[in-house]
Amino acid sequence: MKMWFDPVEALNIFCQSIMVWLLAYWKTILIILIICALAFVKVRNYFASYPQRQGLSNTQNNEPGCRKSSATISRDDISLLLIGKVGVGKSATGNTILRKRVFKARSASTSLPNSIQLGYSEVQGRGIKVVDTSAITDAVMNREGAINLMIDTVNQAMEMNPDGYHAILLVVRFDCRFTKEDIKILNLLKEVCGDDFLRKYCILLMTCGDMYDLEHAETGCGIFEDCSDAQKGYLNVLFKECNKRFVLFDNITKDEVKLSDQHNRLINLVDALSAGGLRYSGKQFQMSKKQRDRLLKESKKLHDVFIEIGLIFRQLNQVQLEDPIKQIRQLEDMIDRIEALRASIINDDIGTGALNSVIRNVENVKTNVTDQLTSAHRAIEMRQSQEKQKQENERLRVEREAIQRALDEEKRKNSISGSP
Ligand SMILES: Nc1nc2c(ncn2[C@@H]2O[C@H](COP(=O)(O)OP(=O)(O)O)[C@@H](O)[C@H]2O)c(=O)[nH]1
Ligand SMILES: [Mg+2]
Repeated sequence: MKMWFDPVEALNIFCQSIMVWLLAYWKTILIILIICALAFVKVRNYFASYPQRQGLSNTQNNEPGCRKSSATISRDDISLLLIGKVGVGKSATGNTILRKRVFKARSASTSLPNSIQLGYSEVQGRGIKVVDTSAITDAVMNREGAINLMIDTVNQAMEMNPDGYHAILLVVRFDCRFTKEDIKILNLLKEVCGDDFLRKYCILLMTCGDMYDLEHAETGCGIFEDCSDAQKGYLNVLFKECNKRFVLFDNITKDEVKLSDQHNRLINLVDALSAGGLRYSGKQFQMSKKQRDRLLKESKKLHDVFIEIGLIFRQLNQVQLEDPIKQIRQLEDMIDRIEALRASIINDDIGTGALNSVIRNVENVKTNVTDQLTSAHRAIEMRQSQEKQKQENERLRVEREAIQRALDEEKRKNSISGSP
């Protein structure tokens, strides 16, 4: 018996009609599909670029748990910039401030060079924007490279948050001693960002508060902030440079009370700092441009001069010591070369004084070569006077011998004439 409805046949008919329909309208269908795809890409790009348009990074806004879009940022929201050496705990601090894992904290050796990220979160009812930098500079770079990396990093940070930062968090490790290199880097930072950078805009944030807790069990000094005056060395200098704005952070604690205490201390410092409406933005960075240009010019010239001085020193080592006349000629050539170098630096300086330290370096080299030239002249004089003395001695010897011979002859004659 035949069924009044055969599903297989129905499917067959349906497929056939679809095929017929597709064959008849395939061009129209293709056009519709292309339009849909283009529209989809456009809409997706629009939403993907939304955070950047609002000053939030794409990657961080897509982080799970990012609770608030910038469109709802309240007036009391704050922006913070983290700077410091690689491995001091900037990313870990950023995560502690935002109360979620936004930035990747990792060992110093695996840090990405020159990467910058933005994260946003709402903590205790306040929106907090944090920009994390990888490193303000790299100790293995030459001075010019280090300055350029620093400028590049700060420039990127300013572009990422054009409204500026309520505070710059200068991150250092509480448990580490400052090396000469660290001090140089911090001094360079002041030159790059402006003399008043630390005093007006920075908060010194020390990580590894957990280490302090371990230590204080032995020393008996309880709250870090109460003991800060007892800090010695360069840390104390930094306290003062940052106008005594500092906070100790423990990035590994899970203790809510401790987390809340350190957070509140930081936010109070930020509020006090930004109370006058002061923010570090591209405008402030621009104000120290002249100083930066001078610094770059100086370090570039210094680099070139060091190469030339290196060549001069190599020549100095090859000077013919056994032949003073040749030595003097070579040293005089070198002095001419140093003079020409000095003149070219003075010419580049065009009276600004930017290259004074380079000029001093070259003058020191000239003094060194001139000293050698004086010694070479003295050696020649000594050799000449020794030669003269030798000749005089020889002359006296010959004279003495002649006199002696004459005396002997006279004696001989006398003995002959006096003999019977
Ligand atoms: N014990 C301790 N370790 C920390 C603290 N803050 C950061 N670290 C560690 O220091 C290392 C470097 O941290 P990271 O945030 O990547 O440094 P960054 O290169 O400055 O961003 C990581 O292994 C962190 O776990 C802290 O407060 N206490
Ligand atoms: Mg980092």
